[in-house]
This record gives sequence, C-alpha cells and structure tokens, in this order.
Amino acid sequence: MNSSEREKIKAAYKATFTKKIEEVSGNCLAEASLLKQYQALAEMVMESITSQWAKTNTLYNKNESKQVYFFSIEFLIGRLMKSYLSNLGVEDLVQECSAEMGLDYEAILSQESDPGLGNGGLGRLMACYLDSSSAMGMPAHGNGIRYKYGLFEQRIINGEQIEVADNWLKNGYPFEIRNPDKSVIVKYYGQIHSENINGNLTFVHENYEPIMAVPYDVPIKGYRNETVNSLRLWSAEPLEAFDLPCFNQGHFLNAVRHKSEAEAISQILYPNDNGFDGKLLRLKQEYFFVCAGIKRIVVDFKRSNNNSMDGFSDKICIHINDTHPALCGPELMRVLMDEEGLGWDDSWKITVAALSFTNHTVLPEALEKWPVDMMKDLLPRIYMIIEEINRRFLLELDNEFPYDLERNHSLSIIRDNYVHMASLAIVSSHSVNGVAALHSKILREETFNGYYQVFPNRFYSVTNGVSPRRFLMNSNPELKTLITESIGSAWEHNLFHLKKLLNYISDPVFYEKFEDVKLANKIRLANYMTSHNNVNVDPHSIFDIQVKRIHEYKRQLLNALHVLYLYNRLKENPNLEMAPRTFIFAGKAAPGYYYAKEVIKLITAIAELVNADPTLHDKLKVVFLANFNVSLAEIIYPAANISEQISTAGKEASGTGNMKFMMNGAITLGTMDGANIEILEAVGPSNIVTFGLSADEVHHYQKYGGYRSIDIFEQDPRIQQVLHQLIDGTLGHGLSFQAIYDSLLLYNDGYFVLKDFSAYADAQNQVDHLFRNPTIWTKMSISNVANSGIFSSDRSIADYQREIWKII
Ligand code: B1N
Repeated sequence: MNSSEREKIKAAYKATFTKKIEEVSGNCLAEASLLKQYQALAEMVMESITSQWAKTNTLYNKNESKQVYFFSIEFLIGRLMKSYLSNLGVEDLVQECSAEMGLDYEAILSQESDPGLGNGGLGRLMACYLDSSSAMGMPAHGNGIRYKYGLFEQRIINGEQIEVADNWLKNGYPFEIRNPDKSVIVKYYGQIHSENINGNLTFVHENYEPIMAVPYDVPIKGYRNETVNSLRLWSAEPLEAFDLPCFNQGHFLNAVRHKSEAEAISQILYPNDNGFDGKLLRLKQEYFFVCAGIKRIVVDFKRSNNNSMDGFSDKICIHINDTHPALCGPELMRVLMDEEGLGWDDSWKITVAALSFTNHTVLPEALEKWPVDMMKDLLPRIYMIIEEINRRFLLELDNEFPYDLERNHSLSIIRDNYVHMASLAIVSSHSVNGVAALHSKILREETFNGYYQVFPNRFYSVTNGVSPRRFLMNSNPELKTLITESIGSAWEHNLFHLKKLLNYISDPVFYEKFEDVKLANKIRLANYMTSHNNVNVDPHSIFDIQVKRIHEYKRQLLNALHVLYLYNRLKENPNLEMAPRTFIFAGKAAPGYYYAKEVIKLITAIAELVNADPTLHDKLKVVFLANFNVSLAEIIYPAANISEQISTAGKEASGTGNMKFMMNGAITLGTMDGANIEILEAVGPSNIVTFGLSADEVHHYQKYGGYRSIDIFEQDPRIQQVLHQLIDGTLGHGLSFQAIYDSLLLYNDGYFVLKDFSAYADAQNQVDHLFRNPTIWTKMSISNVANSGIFSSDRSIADYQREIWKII
C-alpha cells in the first residue's frame, strides 16, 4: 500500500469512527466518553468481522470438513479488542488514527471489561486453543456457559483477600450476538416412564422442570486469515419470565422466584481451581451446557445432512475439557436413542467415536463424583443411561477378566454410591489424554492405571501450549518488533522459526536491544506497582515472579519462607553480596480455602516487614499484586526475569504460565513437574534452574512413608528461625500463622516444603550468581525465547488434529 492509499484509508476510518460515536452516544466526538469511544470502536470491529463470520459458517454448514467442539465449563478469554484489531491487521492504523484524532488508544482499550469466565489454566487453555484453531483455519468452536458473574474480583484489604462480585456485563458486551432463535429447552427432575409406541420401547420424561438455554455467540477471528469460528456461551432463562397463575393469585414474590431460580444456573462461576465441592447447582450447570450444546450440534448436523445422522462421528468431534462436561456421553446417547430412534449399539458406536477426553489434574480432591441420589433425582433419564453404560462395560470386563471382582469394582463407573465422572468420560470416549508428558505417564501408571490395562490404545499425551499472539505479539510489542527486525516475520505464523534467534545469541547489538526491551517492560510493571501498591522498586533488580492460583501444591509458601530467610540473612549481614531482588506474587485463593488465604496474609505481612525496613538498602522488595487476571498477566509476563514454577513434583499437570514466561525470556526456576520438564528439554540444562524432589521420590514418600518434617526442622537452623517467625510476632503485632506452622510440623508437611527448602535456597543462590553476570543471563534469556516455539498452542492444536481428532 502506498502512502496516499494509506492516507485515504485513514481518512475513511476517521470519518466512520466519528459517525459511529454519534450513533452510539448521541454526542459528537469531542464530548464522547472513553466508554463510548470504546463502544464505537467495538461496533466497527464487529461490522468488519461479521461478514467473514457468516462466510465461515456457510462453509461449515456444507459439512465438508470435520468440526471440533470444545465443551468446557470455563473459557477464560480475556479482553478481545486488541486481538481482533491485530488479527484483522488494522491495529497500527487504529493506533495511528487515534493519536491523530487526539484520542488515548490504550485508555480506550482499557474500557473493555475482562471476562473472567474461568479460574485459571484450564479455562485459559481453552481460550488459547480457540485462538490457535482460528489462526490455523481449523473449524473448532467453544461451548460453555455465559456466567453473569465471572470469577470474583480480588481486593487486598489489611493484607487479606476480600472478594467482590465481578459484574463484567454491567456496560453490556459488544462482542456477543444473542441468538434466541437457537434456544434449547433443558429438562431437570421429573419421572421417566416407558411406553410401547409402534412396538418400540420409548422413554417419556414427565413432570420435568424446563429451563431455557439461550446462546450468545462470540466470534473467534483468526490471525490475518478469513476464518471466524464461534464461542457459544449459554445463558439460562425461565420459559416465561413470570409464573402467571402464581402472579394472578397475587403471589408476586413467588412469581418472580421462578425467574431467579432459572437464572441461577448461569449466574455464577464456581471459584474453585483444582477442587470439587459437589454442589447441586454445579451439576445443573454441567448438564445445562452439555444438553444445550449437543442439541444444537445435532440439529445443525442433520440440517445439512438430509435430516440424517449418518456419518455424524466422521464430521463431529466432541472434546470434553476435563470431567465437567462428561455428561456429553450419556446425553448424546439419550438424543440418539430417544430422539433419533437409534438402537443402543449404533448409538454407542457413534458416541465413543465422537467423544475425546482431556484430563487436567490428578489431585484426588479435584476428581468429580456425584452422589447417585442427586444424579438420579435431577437427571433421571441420564442416570438410567449411565447405569446401562456401566452395566455393559462391566459385562465386557467380566468377559475379559473373569471373576476379577476387585477389578470390576474399582473400575465401575458407579461405585460406593457415587457416579465417578472420570470413569464415565474414559469409558465413553475413544481417547483420553494428559496435558504434559509426565502427567500422561502418571495417568497411565497411577490415576487411571486400571483403565489403561483395559484400553491401552485409548491413552495419549498432548502437551499444553499458549497463544503466541496474545502472550508474545500483543502483550510484548517491543519484543515482537525486535524479533521481526532480526529474523523476519515468518515466526508470526510458525513459532518454531524463533530458533533463528540463536544466531544472534552473541551479537552485542541484538543483545543490547533485547536488554532494553526487558528493561522497558520492567519499568512498565514497576510503574504499575507504584500506582497500585505504593511500593517503589528498582527496575534493575531481579524481577522474580510467581503468579498463579494460590494452592498448597503450587507452594507459594516455599517461596515466601525463602524470602523470609533472605531477609534474615540481610539483617545479619547488611553487606551481603547479592543482586537486588523484587519478589512479585499474584493470584486468587478460592473463597472457602482457609489455608490459601492464610498464605496471602503471610505474603502481605512479609511485604510489610521487608519493604518498610531501610536497613536492607532496597536489596529486597516484596509485592503482592491484587486481582490477577488475564489483563494483569499480560503486563507481568513480559517483565519477568525469574519464572517461579515450584509445585510439588507430580502435582501440577502441566502449567501454562511457565510457557508464557519462557516466551518472554524469563528463566524458569522450577521443580521437575508438569511441562517444566519439557521446558528443560527445549532450552537445555544451562538455560534453566531446576531443583527438588522428583515425582518418583514424592510418590515413594507418599506411598511408603519415610519422611518426617520434624527431622529437617531439627537439622536446619535456617528453617527453625523462619518457622518461629511465623508465630512469634515478627510479622506484625498479634499476627500468628499457626495453621501454616502446624501444617509444616504437626501434620508433617504434606507438600514437602521443608524437604525441598534447602535445594530451593541453593537454586536461588545460583540464580543470584547467574544474574550478576549479565552476559550469561541475557544469553539464557534469549535462548528461552528462541526455544519456546514448541509451546505455541498452534503446535498443541496440530497434535490434537493428528493424534486425537484424526484430521489430516
Ligand atoms: O489445568 C491446566 C494445567 O496447566 C494445570 O496444571 C492444571 O492445574 C489446570 C476443577 C480445574 N486442572 N484442573 C483444573 C479447574 C477448575 C475446576 O473446577 C479443576 N485446572 C487444572 C491446563 O491443562
């Protein structure tokens, strides 16, 4: 495009934007608020996407290519405006025009609320997978719930987490289209009876409670291509807003109660990450989006397939993201048999061929099991089908392993009066996969070993990945520019090309620019910390960052105890030689997770102690950033020097923050857990710092005992001092962290914090030495970026296509 053409386009953009402002606000541009400016821009974006969206849908409706549907109870999409602009290839233009019109581009973008429709990695993974599918021109869609309130907003008040409702829809949401014409009725409760209709046994559901599922579709625009896939989020509504007979009798409150009970289903996201709390409303949610989603898929498929279900599983993949949508199995069976009139065997073949299942955790407390009575009462027909799936599965087992009662019991989907959702998902899918090599191995050898023996060919592994567009190009534009200047732009479409950066690893010019980019990103984060936490930090200090949900197994406690130890060392020897450090934490705790909330309190107490102490000469700073979400993450990752990935080995299925840090040049300080192991393989041992027990060692201690935390305590004066400080008032008058203290000593340190402490402290020492040699450090950092190609979610999607969905 020559410059006069560009000027024309810019003039047209400015005119359209000005007109749009009038349309959305009734004001002229000079008087329009930032919110109206954002809304005007959002409308323009939607207008340029929707025709491509319609074209993509028309193409898909021909049923020529296989469609993938991700069923997930969470989609943590984050803000979308920047992605849309960049994917459309108009971001520079909009930025330039905004500046010329005297508008604040970044401020306009920050008007967008950050949809918190997920807790952490599991929901964010789905968003990355949608982003990658569209970027690769692959037909894949999301199917989930449009929660009215997303994950709570976290405030820190007096050092403690306070939860505030996340009303993300309060100003409306411009990137969704409500499609009431595609609503589905979901049936709960009631009774099932069988009738003989024309010689066929037919099941009739009576006295059920109907709820309307209304879809809202969000376009997922591919990067610089023509593909626009859909994220379909279902909202629950009453069939009629008022229960009229009730209303007429004057019982107004009862009449509206009906409405709010229906709406309750999509009201709120359960705030547990890696946890299961077994609430009835959650089971309603799970069936809600499964039932609505499956129905739409079947209706759309038949419409373009001469009203027939033939070839369904050749054209449709239903991907179950963890067990929350595991009712997809029995629900698809129900639709095929009760609504489409197929027999059991045909229905079962289709179901198993269509379904695939990804497991995301081995933590026993997160594995879903629903009481039989609850399931039977709420979903009577579904429960019947689960019983029959189980009966037939156990029969097959009995054939293969006669009289093996123990095996039969332990693999039964229904056992000890619970429906075990992972068992249901495995039995009704053709593939089961873990999310990193180690995790998949643990699934095969431990968690699902019984099923692995029965279905050895059903088990796969696909290592997670993250969107390089969101987590590198859009959140670290300075690095993006530097990379493209150096190696050209091919990497934007194939992240493996980042390897070419290795040619620059000893180039002092590149080197300096690379360091400048990191420093600029650190200054940006430092400014954020000044304004949000009122703490000034040295941007030249090591930014050592742990951001993720607060959980015992993720061991923020190990990090915090080490900070306290470092503080003690500095107090003892103020001249201690060390690179100045800024320890940065962020993450939410589940509101009901007492222990995790205590850890937040501990970190903020340590921050108070450390940041106020002038004798440390600014060598040590500690910051807890409130309300970690996707938008904050985008500021944090580019600014990191150290990526803390210190989970107890064997517990973190994969981790994805580790990949986002690496892509931005942070050095991983990690245990041999999850995808950290694959990061080590990708960068080589000299570009990562690892420490601690292996998963095998942890497993061994857990199975056979032999670890006594008190022994470590008694041998290690550093630990004695730090643990005493938890309860002796050092951390604030009247502040005592007795529960944490007890967990480590009285309850024998279930996550091996004390066991790994010494190795962690050594590893931290190593980090200090490495950082004090800038040449080595920058080389390590460049190597991390250069070798991060494998952690693109484009690679993960390619793996799923090839291995799981068998799309060539
Ligand atoms: O899924 C991520 C992994 O990278 C993480 O290692 C893993 O911890 C995370 C119940 C979960 N596993 N399980 C959950 C979330 C919500 C919930 O209600 C479980 N999250 C993970 C992506 O694979």
